[in-house]
Amino acid sequence: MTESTLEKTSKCLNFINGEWVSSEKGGVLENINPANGEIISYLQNSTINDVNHAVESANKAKKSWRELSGAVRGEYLYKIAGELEKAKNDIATIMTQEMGKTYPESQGEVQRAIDIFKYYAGEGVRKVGDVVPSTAKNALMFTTRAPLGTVAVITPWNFPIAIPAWKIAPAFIYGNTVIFKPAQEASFTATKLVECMERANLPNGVMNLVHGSGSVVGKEISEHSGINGITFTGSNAVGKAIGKAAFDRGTKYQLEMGGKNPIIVLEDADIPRAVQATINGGMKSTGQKCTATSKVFVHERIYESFKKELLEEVAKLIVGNGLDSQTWLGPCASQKQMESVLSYIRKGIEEGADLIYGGNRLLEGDYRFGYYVEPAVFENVRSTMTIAQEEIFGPVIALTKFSSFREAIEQANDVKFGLSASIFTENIGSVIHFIQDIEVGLIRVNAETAGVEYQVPFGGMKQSSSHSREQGQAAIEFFTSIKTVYIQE
Ligand code: TAP
Repeated sequence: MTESTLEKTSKCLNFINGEWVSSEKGGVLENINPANGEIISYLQNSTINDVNHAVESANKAKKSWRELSGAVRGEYLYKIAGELEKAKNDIATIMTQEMGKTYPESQGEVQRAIDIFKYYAGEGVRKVGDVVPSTAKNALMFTTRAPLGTVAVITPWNFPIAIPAWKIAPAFIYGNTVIFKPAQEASFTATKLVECMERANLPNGVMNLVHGSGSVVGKEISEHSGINGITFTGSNAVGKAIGKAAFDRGTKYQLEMGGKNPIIVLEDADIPRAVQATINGGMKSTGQKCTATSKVFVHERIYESFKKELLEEVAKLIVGNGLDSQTWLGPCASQKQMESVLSYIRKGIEEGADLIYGGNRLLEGDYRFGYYVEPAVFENVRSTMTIAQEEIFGPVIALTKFSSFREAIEQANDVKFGLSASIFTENIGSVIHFIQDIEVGLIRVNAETAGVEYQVPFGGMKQSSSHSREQGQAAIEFFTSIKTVYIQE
């Protein structure tokens, strides 16, 4: 590729020790717009040496960053939020172009990142420990907290700015420096986020961005002895490998992985509301959310009415380029993701589920160069089927009829994941049973499965998450270590 080709699109450089730099070997990877198949940017194809430079830079900066007061670190976070505010519409446009979600969704996500930086800015002056009475005379016992040091942040493409923000903001405020490895499909948005940090005059070495492939950069980061903590969001397979490598080295790690999220609709539910929640939960962001609604259990007495209304509403959804104001549902984020979604749909049919709506690749007219899939609805889905067990990460909903609430909860729990679940009912007793018996970390009542606001803990049970929760004040548990202090007079 020639330099003039490179100039037509953006180069996503690495950011190490306060400077924008090319990878040592100068190689780049292409980032494709999933709406039309065109190259939107090039990212550095970084090497192990690039990772080493970033780790050196983060380790050099960690003492002076740690020694600043939380209030001063908070000022930097407020400045980053201010820079994001100024760049909000540009970043939203880039995000839609690079991974396909609609422009309003992208704008909402940038706003979320702004809110997260502001929220954690305030955490710099909040309580970090407890005083505990000693049994000894004239002794004082208390806990305080220390930063981990250099933290690696490895993120997926589906929330290109919100997920990095909810990891990086708490990492910074609690006194850690960061090595950031974004997903390739989210590299342009990540570059823009780091540009905002540069404009906020963050001290050199506090943020280090290394682009490249997961199999080289991500793997090296997860095995690097100079890194003191790893926070990861992504697939189960990669999360397990990172967790194993970190465990073997005694490095603290945090894994947020997939979901297979159910909605249970009881016979007294408000049907239009439950239908809308099913569509929002299952189809927004083209279903590419770890909290996406995937399995919908509907009571047999309302099943036919629910299904009829759902199909009418799904038929109204407009699939298209996320920058078009008419579009409700963008393309899949990449060709690979589209092929994976289509193969799950084929598998559902092969294993005997009934595809009652959509499920085809769209190839006519403006769709022909993009990675568009029609929203799909299955019924007669049994718990043993692949589409009932695995995360599809696409606009696919599986309907199941039930007669017993207890059995619906058992089926909803019969998966390896446990991230988010919802119930639709007006019956408080049923709500209480649901809260007690459903095996997930995020419970929603009369609302679609989803993440929650940034000021409360986020995470799941079983293979969805490990060890700790993200967001809110729960983040302090991962990003710091407790020190217990005993002082004898
Ligand atoms: P992954 O393939 O797991 O990629 C996530 C990140 O890990 C990317 O930056 C990737 O780099 C990197 N990576 C790949 N191989 C690696 C390795 N061997 N060592 C270290 N890092 C490596 O997931 P994805 O396809 O980007 O994202 C979709 C998945 O994320 C879904 O399964 C979804 O459930 C999950 N997700 C979970 C949540 C929560 S909160 N539970 C939220 C969003 C998404 P490359 O880009 O170079 O591959």
